[in-house]
Amino acid sequence: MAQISKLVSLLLMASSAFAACTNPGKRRAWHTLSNDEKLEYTNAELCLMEKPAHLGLPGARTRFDELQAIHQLQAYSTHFVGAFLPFHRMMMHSHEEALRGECNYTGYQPYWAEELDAGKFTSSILLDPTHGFGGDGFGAGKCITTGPFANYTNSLGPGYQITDHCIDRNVSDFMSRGSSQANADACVAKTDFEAAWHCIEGQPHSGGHGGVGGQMLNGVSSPGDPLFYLHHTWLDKLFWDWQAGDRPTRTTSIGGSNIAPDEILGFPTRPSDVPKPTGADGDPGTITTLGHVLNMYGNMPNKTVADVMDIQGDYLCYEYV
Ligand SMILES: [Cu+2]
Repeated sequence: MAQISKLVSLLLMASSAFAACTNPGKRRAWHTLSNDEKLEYTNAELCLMEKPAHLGLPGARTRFDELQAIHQLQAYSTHFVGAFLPFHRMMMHSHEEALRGECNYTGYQPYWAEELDAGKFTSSILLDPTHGFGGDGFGAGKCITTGPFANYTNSLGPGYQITDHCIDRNVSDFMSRGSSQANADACVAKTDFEAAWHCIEGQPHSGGHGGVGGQMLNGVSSPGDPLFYLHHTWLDKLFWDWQAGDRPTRTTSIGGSNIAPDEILGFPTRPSDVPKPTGADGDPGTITTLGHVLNMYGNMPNKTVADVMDIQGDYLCYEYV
């Protein structure tokens, strides 16, 4: 009897929790897109790089820069903290919405299936100059010189700085080994949120950032390289693959501290005028809860961790195919 009532309550939970999203957007791996679809994506990104900024964030000139600024301004409260995965999920959603709503993009945010390229990023299809994001950096400044974004001038970074510079890369096959299938599988196999989060933020996360190098290796200003969105959407897929293993539990489990360590490997030192996060951002204490607020600086309404835990819930509505 207890078993039956448990089953009934699970079914009721399922029907109410999953009802809002009936037609999820299809997020696809980059290598499965047609050439026309790839160009539609990179052209929409170029459009964001031309649209003027309007949020008043320091240094940002374009809409593309503004999304980078949201990451730069709160790098120390969104990495090595419990909200790392939900915050970056929200960022991917914001980027996808900007492409679709402001630049007439008709697809959904694609991801880089990095496990296919682990250990050999230099030959990745993502770095194609015609139907991709351009290749490795070149010369002393390691500026990218091919592809649609070769002429873009970042106005934010490196790190916390506000300076004009090229998009730079320093592709490393060695570092890209972190994005291996084995590493991805190990994270999806974890049994609780904190273990899965630490695992994903560890090697698969570092594999993509280190494998591309340059701007992408900078934990603060990395969204200055458009590859950032393809990388983090892959990480979001890994997070979802883990969540889908026990959806009712794993869309409601969160934890971890709100306070990042003082020194984070690969992060520029926090300048004195960037406040050290003190914890509560909608939480009762310094431990991340479902009520933790994801601050989007006016780009979109702020959401809580709870709002983004299910990618087919009341707020988000997409799937990975
Ligand atoms: Cu980040």
